[in-house]
Amino acid sequence: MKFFDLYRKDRWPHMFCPGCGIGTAMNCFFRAFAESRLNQDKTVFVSGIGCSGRIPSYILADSLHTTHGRPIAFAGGIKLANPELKVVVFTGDGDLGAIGGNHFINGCRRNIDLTVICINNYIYGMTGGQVSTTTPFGYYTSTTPYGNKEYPFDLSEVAVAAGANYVTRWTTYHVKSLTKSIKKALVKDGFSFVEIVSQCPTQFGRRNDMISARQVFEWLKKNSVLHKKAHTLVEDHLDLNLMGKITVGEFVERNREAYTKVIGVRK
Ligand SMILES: Cc1ncc(C[n+]2csc(CCOP(=O)(O)OP(=O)(O)O)c2C)c(N)n1
Ligand code: SF4
Repeated sequence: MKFFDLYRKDRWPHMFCPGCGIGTAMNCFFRAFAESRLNQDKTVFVSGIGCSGRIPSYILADSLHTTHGRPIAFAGGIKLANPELKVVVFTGDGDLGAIGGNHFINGCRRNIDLTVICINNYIYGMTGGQVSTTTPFGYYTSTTPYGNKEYPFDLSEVAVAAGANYVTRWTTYHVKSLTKSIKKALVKDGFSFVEIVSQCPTQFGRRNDMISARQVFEWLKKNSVLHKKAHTLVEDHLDLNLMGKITVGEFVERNREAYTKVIGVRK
């Protein structure tokens, strides 16, 4: 199977804005999926609501477009009903970190066998650019016209703390590393989490002095710090909380037994 075979060409043209990072994220995912030699007839793609939630509708495989914040609950049900299926979730930072936060934390804790891919564009893209749980401090959204006064969640740190087996984060700039990490996540037993920091030029960029998609993309590139380097910075007390930086890399790789094995529905 070539990666292009995964696209549902009958659904073109797609709904994403010009320059949206979701296209890059999808491309990396399709390449990783094809290279992993997984069977698309034995894979189910599940999503919640949002621009990122539309991804499964462009994939030539069975999919389930669920309610806002609940894809992990639906995906867990699918996996338990038919443990032989590979179950992949596509979600956004609003879907996963806000309304779906409890499902996210407890999915990681149970270590249920899912691969969860979160497109973190720092905003509610689909509904008009409202502040999200990951919007960086001080940044502008349609609901924070004076700048965001809340500290953001670090979704990958949450996943590590809650017990996921594999956690990684890259931006849409890091296509090679991202593709490699998605491959790892897809074959990892238990809960694997891939956070993709992505540009939303329409709702996030234009409110934060980044008029073009390219400007947001360059901002992502400039602000990314590799995980090991980030640790050095913390140890050296150069930048204690890395405010405004995006740490990228692999954050955890554990071998806890997957939930379906623990409860005996899968060998
Ligand atoms: C129960 C419920 N509440 C609110 C909404 C409205 N809603 C749809 S998508 C969305 C946010 C999407 O943001 P995110 O998950 O970050 O995805 P993005 O569009 O940025 O990819 C909201 C609040 C809804 N569909 N259902
Ligand atoms: S609103 Fe943002 S996330 Fe949604 S398609 Fe447009 S650029 Fe992408």
